Amino acid sequence: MPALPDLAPIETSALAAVAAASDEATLEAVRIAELGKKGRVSLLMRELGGMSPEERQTAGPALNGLRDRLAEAISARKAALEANALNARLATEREDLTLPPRPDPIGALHPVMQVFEELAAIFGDMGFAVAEGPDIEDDFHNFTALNFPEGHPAREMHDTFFLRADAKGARKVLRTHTSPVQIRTMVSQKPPIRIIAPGRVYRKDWDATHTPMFHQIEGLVIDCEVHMGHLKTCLTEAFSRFFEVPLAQSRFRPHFFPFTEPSAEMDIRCDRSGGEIRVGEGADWLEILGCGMVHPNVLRTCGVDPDAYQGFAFGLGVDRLAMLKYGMPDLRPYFEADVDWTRHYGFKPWLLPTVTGGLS
Ligand code: 2U9
Repeated sequence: MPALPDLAPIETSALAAVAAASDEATLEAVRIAELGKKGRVSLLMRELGGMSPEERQTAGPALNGLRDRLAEAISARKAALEANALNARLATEREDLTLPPRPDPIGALHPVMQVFEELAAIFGDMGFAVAEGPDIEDDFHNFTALNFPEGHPAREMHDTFFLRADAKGARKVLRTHTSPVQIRTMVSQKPPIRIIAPGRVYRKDWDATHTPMFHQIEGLVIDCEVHMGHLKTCLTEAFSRFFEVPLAQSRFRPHFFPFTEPSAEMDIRCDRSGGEIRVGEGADWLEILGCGMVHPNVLRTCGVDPDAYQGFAFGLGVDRLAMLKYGMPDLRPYFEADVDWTRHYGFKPWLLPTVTGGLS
């Protein structure tokens, strides 16, 4: 039975190799040479099997100790090499934020965000605040509080994205409109209320003119003695400013929504004769939004007394409005983050998003 060699020089040379390894590949080679299946220390450990119990009693702990100290040294060296590599990478990726901007910047606000900002500025001027809420909603805020009856098509699986049911069987939804924001506002604030609610909404729709996620702005005014006349004046004024015309002619066609009564769709006068839509003049009408007086059931559910207060509300799709205003007819580039597309349509990097005059 061969006696174990002196372990001290083995340990010294192995630790020296570990300390000298200047990259992770070299360190791994050292680990394999010492502790790998056929490594120097592993082969020595195999000898333990052929030793007498007495020999094993001293050789076993000595070899185990050597193996553990080596493994520890290797892992400490590995951590140090990783930290060095990270620091080196961070040093090369450092940005000098004090440098002046590029002389030829190309990015611009996305048309949808531009329209959000324009409408926020217009309605902000009229005394509306911006309100926000979660994208993931519960059935109460997305449907029930808005007077959607049981069995309404929007509550079906094929129209709405439902999350998995929780332990009690309740399923959250990706909000199908921003109306839950107004519900939350009415529940938590006392009238008068004047808000717009911009945000992302989700529906199971995907074709040339619909995407499963799109953007809405809705508005809500609650006060005593609010009526359809206020609604008409407010929206006609706001969208005249949006389309940059002195006063757009508008018309309101009766419609139905569960959450408003009466309900209407608003059109503004436009001209389609030249191939593109010109708002403010002409023989045609352009549908831009849905609106109505808030249904008494909705007010009551939110703790607002319908005998003391009334309100009007409106809602519109922002992606479509951006397409109309900026003459960008194809929906696909809206999701492609292509700066050539925004540049082509006149969106410039330094346009202030709060300008109410669009790109002009
Ligand atoms: C509350 C009460 C009433 C919001 C409204 C519409 C009419 C509407 C659609 C237009 C196209 C959504 O983007 S779209 O698909 N919306 O026509 N939305 S009234 O009414 C409310 C909201 C909240 C508490």
